[in-house]
Amino acid sequence: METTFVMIKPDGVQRGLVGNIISRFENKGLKLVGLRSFTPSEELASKHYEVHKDRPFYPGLVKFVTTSPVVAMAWMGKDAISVARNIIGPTNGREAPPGTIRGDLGMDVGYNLVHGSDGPETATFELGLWFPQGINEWESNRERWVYESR
Ligand code: D4T
Repeated sequence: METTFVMIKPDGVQRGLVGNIISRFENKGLKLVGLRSFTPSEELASKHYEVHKDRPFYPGLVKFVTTSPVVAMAWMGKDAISVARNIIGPTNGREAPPGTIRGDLGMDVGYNLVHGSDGPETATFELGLWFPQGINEWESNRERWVYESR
């Protein structure tokens, strides 16, 4: 089982898409093991996006995610990182295919509604950053109806 970090960005919260977005991960069969809603500090956002610090969009990106609440989540499941990335879709909403969050709900590169960890090391780093108190793991009886076990 893998755990990935997913964040609904301020545009998703402001547009009232939190329920729509969460239900896609839930319906897929991923398990919600962490959830926090708050306006990130500049320090937190800068650390989260540090990998992009030399790119021209970095200052605007940090400002964007610190101006309004986000919903930070931890989702668990088999291959949860790639499964979540596929649910989210490519960066640019205008190019993202229908069926993905960005393809169905977005029209922009910056205002692209959701962030998802892009690999195991990033997921570990981001989960530690956004959930310093740890995740809330729990056992679901549903899983035997999601994964074949013979
Ligand atoms: P995240 O990391 O948010 O899941 O997005 P992606 O993995 O799909 O995209 P990314 O790393 O290339 O970009 C990170 C973040 O920066 C914003 N962005 C990106 C932006 O505001 N302007 C830009 O030109 C680009 C390329 C969007 C996502």
